[in-house]
This record gives sequence, structure tokens and C-alpha cells, in this order.
Amino acid sequence: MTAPVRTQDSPETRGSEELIRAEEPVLAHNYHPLPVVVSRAEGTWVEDVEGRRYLDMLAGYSALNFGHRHPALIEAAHRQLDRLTLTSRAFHNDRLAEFAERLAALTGMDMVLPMNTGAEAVESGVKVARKWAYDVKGVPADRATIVVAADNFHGRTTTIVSFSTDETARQGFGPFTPGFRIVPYNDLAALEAAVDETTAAVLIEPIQGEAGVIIPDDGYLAGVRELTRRKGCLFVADEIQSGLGRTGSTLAVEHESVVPDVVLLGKALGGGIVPVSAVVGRREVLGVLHPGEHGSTFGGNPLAAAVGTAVVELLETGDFQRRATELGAILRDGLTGLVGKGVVGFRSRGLWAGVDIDPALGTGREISERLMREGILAKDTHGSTIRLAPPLTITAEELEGALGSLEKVLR
Ligand code: IF1
Repeated sequence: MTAPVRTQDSPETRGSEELIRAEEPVLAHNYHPLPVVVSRAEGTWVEDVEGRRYLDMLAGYSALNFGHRHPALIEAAHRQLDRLTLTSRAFHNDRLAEFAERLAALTGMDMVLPMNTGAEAVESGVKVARKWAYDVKGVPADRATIVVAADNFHGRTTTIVSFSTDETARQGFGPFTPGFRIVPYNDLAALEAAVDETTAAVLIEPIQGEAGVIIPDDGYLAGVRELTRRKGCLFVADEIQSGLGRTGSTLAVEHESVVPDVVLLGKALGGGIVPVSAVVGRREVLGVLHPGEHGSTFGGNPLAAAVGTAVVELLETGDFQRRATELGAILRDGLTGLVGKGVVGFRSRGLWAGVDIDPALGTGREISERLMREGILAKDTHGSTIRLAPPLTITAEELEGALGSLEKVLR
């Protein structure tokens, strides 16, 4: 006799350890989560099943830029839940026009293609860039190439891992999609050599997230913009993790006053409530799509559009961007003080940092577990690098506390 089926209203009474054990036989093992079972959260704080509180320094990999359950976002979601949640794009809905208008204005673009996950935005960006190459640039059919950077992370679909340089992300998932060229990041000469008359686009992260918050030299993004314009191909910026306030500006490319042809957005665009992503770009590019050529069941649904509009409204104030800049100075100064005390180096912009820990002190995973015991949730990327990306709502005191805990676990 299997365990009684728990109905929606009967509370989950199992504790953290029991829940972790219960997952094992039934949940695919594509993650190795920290041994914490979150059950509630608000702002920058999460609470586990036993009521222990943790400061969230990961923020859903930058999907929780506005903190857990931001009141304005929850209110927008509740209001829409009581009206309309899904129509499909077979019909119009009364939320999508405003979302598209305000997102386009926020990003300085002409048109919006609403999708759901980041990977869908990247896949849609690849398709639109290729179609632009054939319809506008005149590249021969099926000959379009897209140039990407080594150590990229753009998602987990088979086409996207086709251009990954991370063997763990590729192993066992072939055969792969052709039409991609890989060059070293932050290397304009290599990019110059790889872009030719077949090139539809250069697709890069303005700052490489999963690679460990790798920040290119000043001038690299401006160089990509000049090179792509001169060679007649598109500059597609993947701002799914770097965008929407994380680095201190609405888009990370603003740091070099660069305007790409296409920007990919996701994560925080859904306010940490529903998956919302988008391809935003110039009319000449997104105008290549005609009815029936691309789509998505949930893309642009009224609930997503309502939450997305509330997110855009938060960003229109500039407050979160300013907070990321101001608090980012505290983060940078705090990490600078830890260099030589267990930190061997770090990279940071705004409230986003990749911190390289002395491997002698432990692996990134071991450091993350020690931080967890100090009430701080953070996550390692590769080796001994810890990513720090708190909600942009974090207070200076909370940030100082997190830095204090990091110093403590490194002693
Ligand atoms: C995981 C980190 C990984 C992204 C950029 C597209 C996507 C992502 C720049 C795809 C997603 C997520 C995926 C998640 C962990 C996290 C991540 F860098 F953010 F930490 F893996 F690299 N472009 N990043 O960062 O968006 O389809 O996931 O909505 O796969 O474990 P998605």
C-alpha cells in the first residue's frame, strides 16, 4: 500500500531530512542541492522547514532581483490571478500591449517577442538571427553562422549545449546543432577572424555568469558593437543573468554605452513568481517573424505580462539600479578586505561577484556548506569560486553580515 496521497490542504508534516530522503527515489538527480529545505521566504530571507532563517545570497541565480515575494509583484499576480491567467496567443489579451510597450521603452528597443524561460529566449534569438541573415542580409539558405564565446552559458537545450564548451553540459546529449563558431571571450582579434559573410550574429554575455562573473576588459563590448556593425551582422547580448539591475544599470551593456541589435532577457523579468523571458530588438530584426513561424503556448500570457509589467515598473524608477551600484561598493570593498585572508581574487560589478577562494580552504561546495551553517545561502560555480548575487533589496547591514560570515568561514 503506497503512502496516503497528500491532498492540497493537508500540510506537509515531514521535516527537512525526511523530505530530502523522499526526493531521492522519485526526483531526477540533475542537481546536487545544498542540504536545506526552504519552505517560506520574504525579501532577502528564506526559512527552512524547521524555521531556521538564511540570508539568500543567490537570489535564484539572479531571478529574485526584487527579493522574495516583493509586495508590488505579488499584488500584481494576485490581481491577475483573479481575472485571467492564460488565453494562448490565438487571441489577444488586455495585458500584453502594455508589457511590450514598457519593456521596449525600458530597454530602448523597438519590438518584443515574449517567451517563458531564458533558454527559450536564447533559442528564439538564434532562430530570429538566422532568419534575419537569410531574409535581410542575404546569406544563402542554411549557411548562417553564429559566433559565441568559450566558457559561455546560455541554457540547457540541445542546440544551446551544441555551442557550450562545458563537457559536463554536452556529454551524452549529441548529435549537436551545426552553425556555431566558438572564440575566446574578451578577444576582439579572434572575433574579427571568426565573423565572415555567413555570420548572422555574435551572441555573448556582457559578463559571463556561470563562468564565474567574468568581466571583459573595458572596450570589449564597444569593440563587439563596432565590429558587428562594420561586418553587417547582429550583436545579440544575453542579459538573462546580467540584466534588470544586477550590475547597477538596467542592462549590463550600458556600462560601455553600447546598444546591441537584440537583447535576451529572462530570470528577474518574472519577478521570481512566474517564468517570463523575452527577445527585445530592432524592428528590422524582430520584423522578420510572420504569423505561424514561431510561437509558444505560454509566451506572453496575461499573468506573465501582468507580473512582467510590474517588474518593468519597478525598474523604471531606477531605484534598484542605484541600490546595486551603492551597495555594490560595499560588496567590492568588503571583498577587497578579504583578499589574502582566504580570498585569492574576485570580480564584481554592482551586486554581483565571483569570489575565488583559496582551494586549500576547501572546494566551493564545502565553502557553501560552511556558509549555510552560518545562515548564508550562496552557491559555488566551478572549482572554488563562489557566486554572490543577493536580491537588490538587501540592506547594507545584511550585506555586511554576509561578508562577516564569509570572513568567518575562511578563517
Ligand atoms: C541551471 C547561472 C547557470 C543564464 C544565461 C540563459 C540562461 C541562463 C546568461 C538560461 C540560466 C541558470 C540556469 C540554472 C543555473 C543558472 C546558471 F549561471 F545563472 F548560475 F546554470 F549557469 N542565459 N542560468 O545564466 O535560462 O533556461 O535557465 O531560464 O541550469 O542550473 P533558463
